[in-house]
Amino acid sequence: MSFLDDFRTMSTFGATPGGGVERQAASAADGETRRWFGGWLAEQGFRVEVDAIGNIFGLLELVPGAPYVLVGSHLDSQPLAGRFDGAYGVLAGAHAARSVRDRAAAEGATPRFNVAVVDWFNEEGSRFKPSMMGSAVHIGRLPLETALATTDPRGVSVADALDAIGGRGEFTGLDVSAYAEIHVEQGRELEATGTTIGLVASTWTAQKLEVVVTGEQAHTGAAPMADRRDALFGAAKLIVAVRELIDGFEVEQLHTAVSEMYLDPNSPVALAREVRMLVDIRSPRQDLLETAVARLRTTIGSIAAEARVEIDIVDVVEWSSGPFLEAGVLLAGEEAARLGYSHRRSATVAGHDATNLKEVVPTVMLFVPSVDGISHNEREFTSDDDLLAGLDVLQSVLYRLCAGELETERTS
Ligand code: HGY
Ligand code: MN
Ligand code: MN
Repeated sequence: MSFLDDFRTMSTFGATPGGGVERQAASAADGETRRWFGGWLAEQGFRVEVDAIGNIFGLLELVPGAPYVLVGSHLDSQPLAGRFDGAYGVLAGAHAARSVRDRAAAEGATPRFNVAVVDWFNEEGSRFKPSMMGSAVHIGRLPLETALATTDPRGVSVADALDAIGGRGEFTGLDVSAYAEIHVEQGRELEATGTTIGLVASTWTAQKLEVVVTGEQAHTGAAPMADRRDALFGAAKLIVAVRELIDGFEVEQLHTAVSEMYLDPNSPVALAREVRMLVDIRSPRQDLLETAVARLRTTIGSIAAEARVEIDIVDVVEWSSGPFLEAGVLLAGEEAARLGYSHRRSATVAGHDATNLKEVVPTVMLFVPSVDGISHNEREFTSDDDLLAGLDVLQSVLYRLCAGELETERTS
């Protein structure tokens, strides 16, 4: 089966009427896709392994005992989202890994490293926060037990959800020499500039603040206005303040949003006693992000006083801005040029598993264009030509990584 045939098959799992997918981490649809992917790997001669947080690895041993170049992304999706985000990178990684094996055999070459493909568990962080969970456990940034004990809004733990889809294993100790990931851009730059391949050269920084607004339940009608400590009123003012933070910065230097909110008791006749919300703040520059968060903290103080509520930041998940390995960017650029594809340096605003892996091994990340720049939406789309162009470049980048290039860049 061709890549496009496989991609069309994979896109049927959790398919939604609007052309997207609903495959949240450890959902039945995620389980279905994982099983299909594991079966595809086994059929193609990969050794399939699963680790304790549900990351799936497909291994091709070309050089007994050698470390592995790892390539992959994630199969889980946001709710009612696109079929390309993550899934494209997992399947392209699998096809690329297979092509490394076949090309080495055809050329009678013995690569320096083995090759493996990975589906990182719960990259999206929609059902279970934080995002990029499986790769964070893999690199030791998030303790396994903490991840397994994390619960979704209905109180189901990661451990139980993975067990419900048979998604846990005991695989450990993969020696990774380098990592590669291809992903849809989820922005407008490649499309706007008519470019086929993005060479990811840097990542924005992000802070995700878990905020709790605490007020007091009271009758929505009878309570005198002067007595009210309405947590939802305080939350509403905070949501506007988060959005208006960007007015103090140059265009596209700060992105902010509040997109997850729970309130109690959520009754039509009782004022909210508590609101929990997730504040997402991102910038290409660390100093601007720090300034924005400092301003927000000040604003929180005045909103709390005005609405007569308490507002607490109870948790912060963050990753810093910074460059990807320059040697990897140059290598990917050489391959895109050799294969005749237009290419340019990109910055990623979204976090990816590569954001984690680049902290521990030489990492190369590629983008392909997103039509209208939209993602986390059923309308997400990348053309077949661009999908195949990305696969073409990924295959040749992966071959060079398996040949040992970037080896000297390994720091750990
Ligand atoms: O959080 C992120 O940016 C990613 O989409 N998980
Ligand atoms: Mn993604
Ligand atoms: Mn995503």
